This record gives sequence, C-alpha cells and structure tokens, in this order.
Amino acid sequence: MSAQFCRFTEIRAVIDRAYSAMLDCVQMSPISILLIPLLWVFPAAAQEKVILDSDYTTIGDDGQVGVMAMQLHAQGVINLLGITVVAGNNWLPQEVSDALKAVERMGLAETVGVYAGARYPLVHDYKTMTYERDLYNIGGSWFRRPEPRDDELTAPLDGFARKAKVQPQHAVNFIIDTVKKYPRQVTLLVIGPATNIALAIRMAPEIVPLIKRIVYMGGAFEVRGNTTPAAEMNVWYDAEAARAVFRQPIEQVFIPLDVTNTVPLNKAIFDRITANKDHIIAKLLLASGFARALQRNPNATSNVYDTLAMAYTVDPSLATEVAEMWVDVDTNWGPSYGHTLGYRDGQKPAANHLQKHKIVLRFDNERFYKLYVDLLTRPVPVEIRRTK
Ligand SMILES: [Ca+2]
Repeated sequence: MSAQFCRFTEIRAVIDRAYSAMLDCVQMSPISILLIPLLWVFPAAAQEKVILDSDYTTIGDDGQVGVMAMQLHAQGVINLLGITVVAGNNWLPQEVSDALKAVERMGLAETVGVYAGARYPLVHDYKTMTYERDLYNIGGSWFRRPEPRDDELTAPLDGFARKAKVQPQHAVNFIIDTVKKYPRQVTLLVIGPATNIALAIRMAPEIVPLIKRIVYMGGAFEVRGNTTPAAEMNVWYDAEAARAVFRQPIEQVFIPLDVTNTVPLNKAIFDRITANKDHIIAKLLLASGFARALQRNPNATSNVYDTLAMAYTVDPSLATEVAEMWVDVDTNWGPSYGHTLGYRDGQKPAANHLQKHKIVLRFDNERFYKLYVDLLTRPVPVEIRRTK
C-alpha cells in the first residue's frame, strides 16, 4: 500500500472513529445527520481528476489499470472522469467492447463513461501496413485480423456487457471538453498510442496550457524496444502522434521500458492476486497467457507495463530514479521508426523545438506490488467509499 494510500486510510479511520463517537455521545438532529457525509470529502488535491486513455484489454496490463483506476475512484483517491479508447493492442471495436464490460463488471457503468476514439494511427492504416510490415516488423493489432465487425467481436469469459453503452461523444471531443471544463486539473493517463491526444491538441490547441500533466506508459530511451529493436509498442504504433504530443509544453512523465523491464511480475505475486479463485479478476487472470506460461515454467515472469503509470499517478514517490531529458521521436519510416530519443542537457540539439520531460528509470518494486496486489484483489463490483 502506498504512502499516499495509507494516509487516506488513516484519515478515513480517524473520521470513522469520530463519527462513531458522535453517534454515541450526541443526540443528533435530522439536519446534523444530513451534514455528516460532508466529513468524507477527501482533500481536493488528493482527488486527482484523471482521464484514462487506453488501448483497452480484458485483463492485460490495460485491463489491470482499469481495475486499479476504478478501485481508486471508488476510494475517492482519484476522480476517474472517463475512459477514452484508442486502437493499439487491438482494434478499436474490440477494445471498446472490453472496456464496456470492464465498467459494468466493476459496477461503475453508470458512473464512468467509455468513449471511442481513433480507429487508426495518424499515418498508417491496415492496407498500407500490409505492404510495409515485411520490411520493418509490426506490433499490436497489426498482428491480428483486420478490424472486426460487431458480430465478430470476442467476449471475455464472463460475457459481453449487457447494460453499458459507449458514449455518443467521440473520445477526442470528450478530452477537449473535459480539459476546458477543469482547466489545469486533469491528468491524462495515456497508456496506449498517443493518437487521441494528438488529435485533441490539433483540433483544439488552446487546451495545451490547460492540461495539468500527461503520464505515459511509453518509450524505450536507453534500452531495446519491444516491438522493434528501436521502438516500444505505444510509440511505434503512432510515432507521428507521439512526436506531436511530446513536443508540447505540457508537464509530461514517461514510464518507459527502461523502468518497466525492472519490475517483473513473478509467480509469487501472481499467486497472491489469484489466491481467491472465486474472485472474477482472479478468474480472468488465471485464464491469461501468463497463467499458462507459469504452468510450463514456474520461474517465468511478465511485464505489467501500464500499471506502473497508474501507480505513479497516485504516488509519484514510487519512482526512485527519475531523469530529465529533452524528448523526441524518430518518425522516419524505417528500422528506427518510433525510436524515442532522450537528450541529456549536454546533447540537446540547438533547435528549440523539444521539451524537457521526466523519464522514470527505477521504481520501488516492493511498495508498488503491495499497491498492485491490494487494488486487484479488492471486491468486485467496487465498494463505493467516496462522496461523489
Ligand atoms: Ca496499453
């Protein structure tokens, strides 16, 4: 459990005790009883307003972030304003379907809207990619069949969403309107390709100074990529979008492969999050590829990429080593497409078009996994402990 999380728990415990004492000792009027819930308001700074921008999966790292974010929302630690979906790990219709099921499974279908965003990256589409993939390898949804029709979608083991419906507003418009509604208050937690964010700042550049910050899972600065030797998947999938956003004067924090490679999920931790076999999240995880990998080899490990970005958003002190670099992306179509470049101060190009961002290089693994296990094993549907 993070320090911040502990603090909230302690505050709640104090309020709980005070509330019990008041009920025991004070003869309360109906009006004073009505006022009691006001005591439960968390400090404004604690309720970080977050838009989760994700290439959603049922229970891959994106799906795990969804669970974590909705539990944190239920606890009042964040105010999850919506989930915006972008093509990346899979095609958009499948990801939207998985996200709708997720909010319904968590009991927040009426609270957390799912907004469909970009179906393709800015430059590439399926047709061009089929010509190009033999040259430079491919990643994410390009490995799969073409974008499926609605009747070709795959259901998770607990079935499609029955009630949750995708919001009528496009994800990009939702991002623009929400940032304007809450100027300098919204954190964009971007754990897929940056296409939606790039489109938002191109459609409404006036939102740039109104975005509080962006926290990404993305990039491979001083380590090999995971899609090509040069590039990490999220940046590779839409390098043009990434470059457009990275160059903006917005506070931006990167959780790249440099750090996610050093925070492996192992069998001991996996066993903790799957110990309760009746828990739906455990059931989904036990049906995952990593569960099968562990059956073959108990020493297997997996990366939980995006979940670190979620944890950092609520507790930046989890980052134990952070560098500051001038960030850019190679968008030349070729073997280095999507390569993230992090210039240290002495290497900065003379052209003044880059921004200096925070690059997380190491994490407090033990403390991170306490938070991770805690959030993934909480009751589903969530138990609401927030005031709004
Ligand atoms: Ca992702």
